[in-house]
Amino acid sequence: MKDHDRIPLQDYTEFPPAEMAARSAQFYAEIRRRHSIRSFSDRPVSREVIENCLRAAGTAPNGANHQPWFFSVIGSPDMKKRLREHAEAEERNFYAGKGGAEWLDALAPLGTDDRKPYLETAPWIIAVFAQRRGGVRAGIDRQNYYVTESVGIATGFLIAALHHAGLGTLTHTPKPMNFLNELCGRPDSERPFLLLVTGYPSAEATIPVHATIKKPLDEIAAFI
Ligand code: IYR
Repeated sequence: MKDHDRIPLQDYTEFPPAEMAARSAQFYAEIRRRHSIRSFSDRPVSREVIENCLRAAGTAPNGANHQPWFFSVIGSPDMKKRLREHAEAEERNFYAGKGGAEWLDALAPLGTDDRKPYLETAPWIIAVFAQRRGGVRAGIDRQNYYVTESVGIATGFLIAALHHAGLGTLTHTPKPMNFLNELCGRPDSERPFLLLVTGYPSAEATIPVHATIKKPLDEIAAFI
């Protein structure tokens, strides 16, 4: 079989309309229980779970199927400590004013600050990288397309997969993030996209009321 050949769609599953409606409602009920949390337990989470969630992320639709993403999974205490040190150094500047008044004001309801203890507490921190060049197989060096869109979709799949498995998540974006290339040993052709913190929520985990305000359907969509 050649790459240009075609095969039948074999794994599509159709559901009767009532079941489809029920499934769509069930998925909404499940995903609306996902909240970004900032207090994680140090309870271990098996590598197998993270691997399956990464496999799910790797199925995301993307530009020319070059799959322009790379996930560096940080689990060792030493690496997590170094990551936290770098991230907190950047965040100190950000919260001291570099972020600008308008941005800092927008974050005020979340109650975030420059302390990121969860970068050491959570069992796994996934650094997501976006590859400017690549190809359908490892070792190919061609232009990648729709890189940000592709990596964003894959990250969405990853977050949904981790939530579905029963884990808490936090997207974290220390700014700037260039230190991640060296820390994770990734080439300059890759752009750090975000950090995904995952593990069990701690017993004290809270969510800001601000984060519970979800725009109603008629404000986020129109049937035209
Ligand atoms: N990166 C900082 C600031 C931050 C920015 C946004 I936009 C958020 O939604 C939340 C935080 C931090 O992680 O604290």
